Amino acid sequence: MTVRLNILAGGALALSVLAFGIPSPGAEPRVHEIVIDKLAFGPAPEALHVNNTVEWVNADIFRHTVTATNGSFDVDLPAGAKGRTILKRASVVDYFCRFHPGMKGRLEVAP
Ligand SMILES: [Cu+2]
Repeated sequence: MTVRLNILAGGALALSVLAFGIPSPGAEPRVHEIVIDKLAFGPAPEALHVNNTVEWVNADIFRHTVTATNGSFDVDLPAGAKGRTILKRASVVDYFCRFHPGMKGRLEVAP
């Protein structure tokens, strides 16, 4: 389902480029990487927008989760694993690791 949505978004972008000749940067389905290492989340990217994707990369030797305090996502990441979250709504979302409650982060998603 997620993959299909991404393909549809890409198709829409390609059509708009064909129709108008110039890409519209705000509509681009970007992927932002956040690396988890040494029991800490890497810095949150600036300029996150709806329909952007965050790719979580667990570079640590521990298993972690990325768990939103509002329940909007909960990604389980064994050591070395990657996972993705698509940002569906403009919001400020705090998140933490269920195994290490001191690990915290925040995503600020603009429209
Ligand atoms: Cu953890």
